[in-house]
Amino acid sequence: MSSGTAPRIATSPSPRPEPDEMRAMFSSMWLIRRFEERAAEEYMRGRIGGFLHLAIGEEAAVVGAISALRPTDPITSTYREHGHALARGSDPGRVMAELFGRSTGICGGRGGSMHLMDAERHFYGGYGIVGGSVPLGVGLAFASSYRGDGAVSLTMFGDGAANQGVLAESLNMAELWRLPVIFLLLNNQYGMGTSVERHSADEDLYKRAEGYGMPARKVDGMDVLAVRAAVAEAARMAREEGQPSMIELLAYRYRGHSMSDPDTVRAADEKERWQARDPIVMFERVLLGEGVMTGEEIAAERARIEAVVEDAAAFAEQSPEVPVQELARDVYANPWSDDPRGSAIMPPGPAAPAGGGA
Ligand SMILES: Cc1ncc(C[n+]2csc(CCOP(=O)(O)OP(=O)(O)O)c2C)c(N)n1
Ligand SMILES: [Mg+2]
Repeated sequence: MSSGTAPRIATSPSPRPEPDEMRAMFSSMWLIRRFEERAAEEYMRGRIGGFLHLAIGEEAAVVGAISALRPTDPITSTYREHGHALARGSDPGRVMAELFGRSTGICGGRGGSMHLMDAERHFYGGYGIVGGSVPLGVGLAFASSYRGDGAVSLTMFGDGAANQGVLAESLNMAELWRLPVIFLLLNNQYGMGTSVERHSADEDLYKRAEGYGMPARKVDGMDVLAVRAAVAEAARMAREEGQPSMIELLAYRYRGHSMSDPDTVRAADEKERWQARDPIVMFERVLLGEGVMTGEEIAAERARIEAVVEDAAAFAEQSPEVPVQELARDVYANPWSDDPRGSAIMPPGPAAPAGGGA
């Protein structure tokens, strides 16, 4: 599309997903919720170091989007990405072990919370640089287009990242080269503690894409079925027509930016208003209302997930620490070089005594 007003993504009147898929979506959302709550507890117990960014409240966005894709469609995301790995099918024990920094973790304990990756499942990570996932997602789309493998790249980023210059470059290249990519902007309305109206000249962030002639729209990010329908249509356009698009999901994170944020900026009534539209509770109502699950089945599934999360935490806790000698393996190309211009970041053992030999 070269000029003129870009069309909105037309959501075809989408049939409900199959009951089995709806149940799987429910399980996935509930797994993410309980996993994140458990991770917060483990952080408070000192089991998890560094930063921990939770996506509680954003489960519909994550599950709606990923469930609309094929398992081979590549995904890139931000540091708020535990749910993406879980929704893609990564093992909860290995994801928890990664947060704990244990050697059984999904990246051998060397990535941590912000750098989860599961290449086998085409989940290409977890990035700490705001906006950093976006050009990588475009690169994955370019690779798919070059190989002709029919995959669609989903790249997720936040409202704060919408102000990064690299988004403009990525949108331009994707539309110009007709790359099969979905720009999924999760607008949780804050970049750290700064609200969208304070950080963006135009609060309709999806309009960023229209400037490049790319279809874009805003969707209720608390409604898992709406997210799934929008992403399914975007994936179809990308796969069949090579048409990239942007979807802005309007959602809310219930907690502060990270575990170290006391979250004093956001008003209590605002939080309550959004939590009244809890994505899991709303979806449960749909499942019950449409007879997809009974109350008993929902309770049983919640109990099953509880046990999965318990097992994940136990697995992480019982797993060995990463040996010091291993810490830089797969992180630096030449971790133990003696050459100071190499990438030596850590001596291979205790410092040699002064005047001592090798
Ligand atoms: C390039 C860059 N600039 C600044 C930061 C510091 N930083 C970390 S998260 C964040 C806010 C990003 O907000 P948003 O994109 O809305 O994502 P959210 O945390 O709300 O999911 C900032 C400014 C960073 N990590 N990278
Ligand atoms: Mg944000």
